[in-house]
Amino acid sequence: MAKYLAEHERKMQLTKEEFKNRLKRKLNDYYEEDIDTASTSELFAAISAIVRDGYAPQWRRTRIAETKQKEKQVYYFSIEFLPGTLLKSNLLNLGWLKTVREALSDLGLDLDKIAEYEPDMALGNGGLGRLAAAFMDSLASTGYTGNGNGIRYKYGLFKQKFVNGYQRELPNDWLKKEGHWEVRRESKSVLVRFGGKVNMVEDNGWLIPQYEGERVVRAVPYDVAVVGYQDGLTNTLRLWDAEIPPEEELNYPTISDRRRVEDLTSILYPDDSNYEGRLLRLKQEYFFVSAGLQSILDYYITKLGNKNFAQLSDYVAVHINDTHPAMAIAELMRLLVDEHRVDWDTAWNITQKVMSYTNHTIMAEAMEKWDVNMMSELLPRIMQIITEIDRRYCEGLKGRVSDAVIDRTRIIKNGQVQMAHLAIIGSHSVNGVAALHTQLLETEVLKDFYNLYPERFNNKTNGITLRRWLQIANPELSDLLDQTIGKEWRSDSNKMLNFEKYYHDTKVLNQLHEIKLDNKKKLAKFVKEQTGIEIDPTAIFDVQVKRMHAYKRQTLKLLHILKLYQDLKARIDHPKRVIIFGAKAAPSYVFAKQIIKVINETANMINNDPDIHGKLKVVFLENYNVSLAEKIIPAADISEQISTTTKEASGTSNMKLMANGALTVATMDGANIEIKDAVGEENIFTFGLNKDQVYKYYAEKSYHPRKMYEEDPVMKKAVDALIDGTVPNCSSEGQALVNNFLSDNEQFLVLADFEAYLKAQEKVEQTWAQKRIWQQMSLVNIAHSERFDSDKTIERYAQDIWHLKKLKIEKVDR
Ligand code: HBZ
Repeated sequence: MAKYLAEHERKMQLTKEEFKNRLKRKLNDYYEEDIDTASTSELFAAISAIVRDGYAPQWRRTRIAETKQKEKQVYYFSIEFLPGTLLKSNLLNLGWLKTVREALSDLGLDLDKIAEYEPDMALGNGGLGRLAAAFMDSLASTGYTGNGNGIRYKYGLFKQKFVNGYQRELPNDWLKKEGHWEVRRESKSVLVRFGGKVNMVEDNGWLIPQYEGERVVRAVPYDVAVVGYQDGLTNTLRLWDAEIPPEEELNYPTISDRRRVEDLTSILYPDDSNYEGRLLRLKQEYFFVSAGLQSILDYYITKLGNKNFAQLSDYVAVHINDTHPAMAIAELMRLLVDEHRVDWDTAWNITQKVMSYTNHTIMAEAMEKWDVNMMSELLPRIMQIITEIDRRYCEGLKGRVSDAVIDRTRIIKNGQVQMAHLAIIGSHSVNGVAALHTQLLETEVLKDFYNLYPERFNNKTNGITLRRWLQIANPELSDLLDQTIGKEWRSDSNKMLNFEKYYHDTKVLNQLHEIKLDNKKKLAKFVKEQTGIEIDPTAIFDVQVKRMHAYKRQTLKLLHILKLYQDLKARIDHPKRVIIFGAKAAPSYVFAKQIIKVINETANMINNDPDIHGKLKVVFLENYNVSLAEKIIPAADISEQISTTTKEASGTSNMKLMANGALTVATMDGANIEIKDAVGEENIFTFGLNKDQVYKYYAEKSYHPRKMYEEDPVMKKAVDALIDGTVPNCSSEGQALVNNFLSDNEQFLVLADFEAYLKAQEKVEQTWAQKRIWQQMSLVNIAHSERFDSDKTIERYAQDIWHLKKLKIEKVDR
């Protein structure tokens, strides 16, 4: 292996001269342009073509090695993948980033500017989709063959604009500029059926379904290469598009018939507040699940030459990322029983061994449930199979556990299909995404299941790709790590712990300060260009970036902002601070949109108030996405992780921000607890209710926020600012927020944590005044972010859940 790697490395050496030659050739061949006349888009196209040529041989070699070595492969089924842009990460993983950057610079060109041309591949909403993308990168980078399976949405997550402070959603037509990284693989198309009627007929003693009046859609895969980090391995992210099968053209006579097929893969998470939206979502889920499983079985039969399905789990692991792909359980049963005539019990045994499931939330409203009627109409055979799974589940438990337990855990209840129950019952592994989250699944939310199947439950704390968040987003900090601890950390994150040895090194601490300042200057320039707002790079950059949601409590940050503002107006001094938000609200989530409006109006008021002499600024950047995160995160001093304890399953922006040296203000929620364990309590600002206090409020119904508000004049003043005319132009939204804060039913306990949060922020201010201590804390955070390297997370999935072995890649000829 070592010999191979050395050889491979030699071959992969791309010199600057060689790159310049290739660039010239590509520009000439594609556009008949020279380097100095080519446009940015032409340069981007030419460079991405060079990159594709670079990974093509290793992509092929990986496929050959897979079929030859027949190592078990994982298929990560996810309705979201959020890779962001791929040019720089592909360059980095090929080992070409530095060379290409320098070669372009020789030519008077800036790689960063050219890379900006690439639209984000935003096929996800937030943490869940980003995690799926990180796992793809890590699987390839740790030497496993892992495949993504998802949907090629024509429109990615909407583009967010603010109009008069309100969120407006615009279509995100990311494919307009053609998919630079995808390959259409028409020969791998499969057919997916919807609707119609099923009649079970006997055939040689076997009951098989006969379909009548169903709609047939063709699923066409678009494969995206996932290049491993300098290890010669390239995996595949397979995204499915829906088309009308050529042989079915006559069954789609009208424009609206045709449009319905296009719509299937048109939009990510269509608004699910109405029946039509939900129906479309259900269609999407079945579409990519069925297509993915069919292609896996095709591969098993044709490429691996195996027809013995009893061995399927020796070769295939299917991972269900949240409940959206949970129908994979019923669909695999259908394929095995109906199409391949495996008996039910054997098929069930195979299915359970193949499937594993990750839960990403404890919030009941986010757990998917589908109407039995809707499912019967759209997927009649799948509904029959789920009914049979449910029947056998109940029968199998009868007499062994109480009827109440059976009733609580069964799949079909009150006319609804509980997708999480299906996922748990049909899998051999169920994991949460941080230690506390898994504990809450076991002891609260999925307690009955934990009692039934304790061996299935396990924790896999999330991780992030340090490659993207350090090497790509923060090259200066990466260089400092190289200069101090050597370059090995780039492939072995454990080495980052050595950075702690520089805790007392004044020079390194100063360098850390300079790097942060530099990143803050760059962000300040960007903010000025985007919003016109001037921010001072020497101020505290206080960052909260994540989806807009009541439980994440951007509202608590808002109350803190109002308190700071009121202090400054009253001549009570505070260190200079810039609060930076990035957040999209789901289009149908009214309260989240009200928060956006109120924050924008608050920002406007504060930023334009001469009384406070620019000591406080509030910047809400539009359209938070992976690319914007790469700009904001390296510039952050403070990371706001202030969800109500028990509600944030893990969080991952907390990890990215710590890796970039931001200090965390945190409730003891999700992975914040593990961050505290890693850095020590003296290197994080923790505050707020603990899990038992939160549950006590719920159990005793003892939360009475109005009393808190009446008794705490500071709180009252901050809250009142939303309705007494202080914050202008948002009286109805401000009132909605206040009504929410003061309600006994306010489940996120914003006011209960207000005072503790202010105290934590006071500590932040005191620490900020002690520059050396701040830098030392920052250094410790950077060093310990190695714990959240997604390569490590993926190793744990590979070993404990999927049972994978690493692939041996043979020499790459180029
Ligand atoms: O998954 C997030 C969790 O909130 C976060 O704590 C965790 O770190 C992350 C990765 O495990 N969950 C999501 O991002 N969830 C969704 O975006 C979602 C979207 C539509 C749904 C359900 C969940 O129907």
